[in-house]
Amino acid sequence: MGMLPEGFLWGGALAAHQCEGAYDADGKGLSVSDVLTDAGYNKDRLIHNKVQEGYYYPSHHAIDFYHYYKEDIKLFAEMGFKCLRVSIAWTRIYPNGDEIEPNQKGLEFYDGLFDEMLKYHIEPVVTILHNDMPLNLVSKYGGWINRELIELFERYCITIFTRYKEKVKYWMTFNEINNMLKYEYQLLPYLSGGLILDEQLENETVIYQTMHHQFLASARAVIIGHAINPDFKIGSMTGFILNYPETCNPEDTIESNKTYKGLYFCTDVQVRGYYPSSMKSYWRRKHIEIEMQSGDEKTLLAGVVDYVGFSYYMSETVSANPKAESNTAAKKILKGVKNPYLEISQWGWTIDPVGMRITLNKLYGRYQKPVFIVECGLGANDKVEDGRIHDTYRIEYLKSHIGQFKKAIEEDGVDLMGFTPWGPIDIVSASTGEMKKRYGFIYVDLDNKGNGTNQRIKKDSFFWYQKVIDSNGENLGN
Ligand code: BGP
Repeated sequence: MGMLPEGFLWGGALAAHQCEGAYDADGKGLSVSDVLTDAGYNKDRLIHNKVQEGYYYPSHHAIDFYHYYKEDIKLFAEMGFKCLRVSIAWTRIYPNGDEIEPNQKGLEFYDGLFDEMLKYHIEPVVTILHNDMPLNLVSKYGGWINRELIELFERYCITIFTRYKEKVKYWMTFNEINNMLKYEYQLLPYLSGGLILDEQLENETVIYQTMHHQFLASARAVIIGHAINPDFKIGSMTGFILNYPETCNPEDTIESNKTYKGLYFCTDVQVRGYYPSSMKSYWRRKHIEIEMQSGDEKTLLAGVVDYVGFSYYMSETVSANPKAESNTAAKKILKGVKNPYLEISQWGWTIDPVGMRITLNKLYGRYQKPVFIVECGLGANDKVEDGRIHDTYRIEYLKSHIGQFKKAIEEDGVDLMGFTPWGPIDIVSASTGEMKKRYGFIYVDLDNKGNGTNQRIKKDSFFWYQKVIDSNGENLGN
């Protein structure tokens, strides 16, 4: 096999609310993630929409990256990271989301963070909004269903683009923007769009109207970003769960295609700049009418992204047979039926490295724009033995996925920019609020309630990933 392209962006990916902690430090406001308890997959995680006495809120302290980032970045540098994906907490810059002037302390924090990365030649890759919109924009404005948020988001983008234009080149607008569509899992439209919905959604228009505002906001961000610095590379970010038809029964393929329509919908809008006809016909059939203003279509077209970012963890399998036994292993995150060919993780997520190659082919084949794997990884409950963590399962997981994306590049001709596995240091889980669902190359000594020393320990995978990066993916330790 040949070498991966020079400049391939090896690194890792984090989100502010899952690592920073310091939830009220230096003027930071509350975000939607700051009011989620540690109640696992349980929907009670979001009962309050405010902070209450007597509950534990994992984002409040997380792994205290806010104070530890220098040590942590040093460890990433030791692994040889070429880039680090982080997100900016909107609430550090505009604590309530609707102030006129930004919070200087918040801006200074990210100056320090980016400077520290650049010191080690680690390229910052920055998500503008990763599940932590200001809580005030939910209580006062009702979330992204309110069109006024576009302007507030623009203000935030102008501030950060201008401030960091010499430090950050790679941006992503909304994390997993398609999560809005998974409204049966109430947590997701809340985190993505600030919507408080019943489990049984009465009116789908709410979802699509909210997404329309986010698409516009994303497009505006791209337009503004390119005007501020034409060298910016601004991408989209979709949570891509590949899906297979259960059998070669054509009806199963029709079922699978339905799922793909949902999957491609957001990237179609953000990469091509217009709504796909399949979505328009769906709206017609369901009597969904989206309020659009004149100029919206133009904005979407002018604000297409430079690259296609996506997260890849697993695949699902769908059946047209209504009697087929549904896959309940991953609670509401995976749909469909069990795939007998695939193992699952301790959290019920399928492990499907070949699916990664298929995904890369699908996305690159469809859009012909550079693709970027900005999340991937195995959440596992690691055990510390004599001060060491022998996480061979994680190494195997990542090795097999890297092997597959190399084939996608070398055999299938996919233009892949980089690979940033999720949580290179252990952080709080987004879906469950647990600390024990660990992805890191670096262990953090904290439990689900935040007890522990916060000490960082290098796992076996740390040394393995270091060799992978050093050899630009040649040495996978076979
Ligand atoms: C993605 C989110 C991340 C991240 C990851 C892993 O959907 O973008 O924020 O947390 O999933 O999920 P979890 O933390 O639930 O294991």
